[in-house]
Amino acid sequence: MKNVLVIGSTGQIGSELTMKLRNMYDGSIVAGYIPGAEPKGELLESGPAEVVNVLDGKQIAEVVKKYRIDTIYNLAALLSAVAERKPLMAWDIGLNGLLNVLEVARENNCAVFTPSSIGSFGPSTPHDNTPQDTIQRPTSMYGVTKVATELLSDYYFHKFGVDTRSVRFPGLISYTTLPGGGTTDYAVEIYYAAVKGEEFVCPIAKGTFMDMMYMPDALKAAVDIMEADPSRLVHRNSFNIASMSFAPEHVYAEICKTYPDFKMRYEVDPVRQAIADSWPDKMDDSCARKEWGWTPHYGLAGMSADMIKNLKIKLGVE
Ligand code: VAH
Repeated sequence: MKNVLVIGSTGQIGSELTMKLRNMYDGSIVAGYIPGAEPKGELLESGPAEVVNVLDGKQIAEVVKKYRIDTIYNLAALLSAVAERKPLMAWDIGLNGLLNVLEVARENNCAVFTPSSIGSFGPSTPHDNTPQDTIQRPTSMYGVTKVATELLSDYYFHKFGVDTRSVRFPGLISYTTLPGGGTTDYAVEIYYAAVKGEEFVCPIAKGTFMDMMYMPDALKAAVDIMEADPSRLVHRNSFNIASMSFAPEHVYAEICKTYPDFKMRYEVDPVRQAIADSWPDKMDDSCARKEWGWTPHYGLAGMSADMIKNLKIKLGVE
């Protein structure tokens, strides 16, 4: 019986990951949330939900004990652009929160997944085929928290034997829950504009490549790594995973195949552009493929078709 706590269960990843885990496992899959971000609809009705503030270690421990949790997905974080506006809060949630989770995991023998990101790399990292093991000198607070997340999670594995694992997510694209203030959010917002028949104002400059991934592949990675045979893992925190790399003009051109009159113009946001420029263009994910069989399913064309099909339903547009 697998009992899982998802901290941040109503966010872009958590809202879909919680439902996927509930469809996979027959144990308690607990939706952890904070007041003001309550689970709704199927997420609320399909399983247990508890207030879990990552900054309250006692609260995390109470829920872990109540449901005999064996795995914690710690998805609590401020995304990159918001983190630049609130750097101290980003550090607090990202690292003091993580420390609470790791201490509870150490005391209760839980495995822990805390995502890292392409944001953990910086301007001095090789941008093309970014290696699994390479220099990580990020220049954003989000990136600083993600590098520290990787180091602290590895420390708890080597020092205390806590089963910590994670992946470096690309920009994630989905139609279910809007992202919450990231640099890659444009790649979600462009689809909404297209389906609504609106012009899209792109905050990221033409020619800015970033790793991107469709949410179903991201969820598959988050589950597969936690189910992987630990004896095969050379790395733990955190694996490069990649599926596609594109710049705004590429996703625009793909959407235009369905909406030939769709218009886009650029109004570059200097904060997000500076962050995007510091990130890789495309990661090398050979270690994830070798150590736990990572393989993505979606490319740009398949993702675009699925996004448009589902957004038309969600937005009630013919
Ligand atoms: C962000 N979507 O833009 C997140 C993610 C790799 C990007 O970390 O901040």
